[in-house]
Amino acid sequence: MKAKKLISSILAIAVIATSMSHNVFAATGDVVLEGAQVQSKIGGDFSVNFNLTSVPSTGFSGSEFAIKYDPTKITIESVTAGSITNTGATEAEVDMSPTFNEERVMVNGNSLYNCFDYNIMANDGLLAVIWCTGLEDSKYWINDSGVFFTVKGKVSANAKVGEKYDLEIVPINRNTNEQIIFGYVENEKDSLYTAKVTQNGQVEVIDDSVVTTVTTTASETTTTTTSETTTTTTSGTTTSSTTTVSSETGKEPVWGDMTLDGIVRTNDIVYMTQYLLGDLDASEQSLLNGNVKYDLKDGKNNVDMNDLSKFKQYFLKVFDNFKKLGPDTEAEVALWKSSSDYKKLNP
Ligand SMILES: [Ca+2]
Ligand SMILES: [Ca+2]
Repeated sequence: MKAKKLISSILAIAVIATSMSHNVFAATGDVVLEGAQVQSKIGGDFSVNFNLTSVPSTGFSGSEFAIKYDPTKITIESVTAGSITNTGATEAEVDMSPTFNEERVMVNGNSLYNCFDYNIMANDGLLAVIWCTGLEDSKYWINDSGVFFTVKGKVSANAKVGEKYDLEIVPINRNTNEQIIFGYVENEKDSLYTAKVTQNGQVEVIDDSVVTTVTTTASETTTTTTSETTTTTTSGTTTSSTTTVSSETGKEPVWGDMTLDGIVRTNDIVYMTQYLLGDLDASEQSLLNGNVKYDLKDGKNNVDMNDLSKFKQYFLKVFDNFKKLGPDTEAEVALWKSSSDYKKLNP
């Protein structure tokens, strides 16, 4: 903790020096991502590991990014969390708040709560992945290098021998996010690492009469590969003014932005989970923004598991069940318009 405090003060100075907006801190260090490059044949199975080859010792409590692929050439059938995600966070959260398992919050169809969640958008050729815990004790955060998750799938019949199909590591694009996120929330402040992709995942289609087995896995690849380094994100530079103004609903807050930095990203899920676990007292503005499944309890913004569920769906781009964060159904919009928060924003 001492080290973190020291880093925070150094960063505070750096932040002032670079006049970064909002209360987002650039955490020191890079998280380095590497996809495995494997071979398979037409109609064959493949298994690609996505590894974190460098994780700062403080670790991270929230992460989100996506894997982009050509769905006409390969299909993704399953996604499995890797060993470094076994921090005990899921179990500890459920211990603290058993309703996490009783109320459905998972997007991937697994009925039990897990810090790891994903969504395969087969038509778009996109796999979105998040891992986040609301526990403030960093012993539950991910701070190891190793397999983050494994993607299994099949090479399509219309793939071509000799071609290579990328599983490209990209941000989950939403209105307010253009970054691959690794970060944590401490003392109610966002801290983000810089994410670096050294190698995308790849499936090379081979003629099965020549070679049959899968080759390199990322964990076996050592330090010699320096090609194709893509720096994918820089911290904290994204700014946006996302106050939605629509003729139908009037002025609205930045739904989802519980950390009050104007941007909606994984750290807001971390913050919401922290709140649900009783780890922090959120401000009234934060609770309003976090009331993404809009309802009131005793006249106040009610942030509960329904909000977490909808929030995760939003992050993983499951858009079918709702139109937007915040008041969505007719009843919710009516409730929102009669609220004191609405009247403050729309005098
Ligand atoms: Ca935020
Ligand atoms: Ca709610």
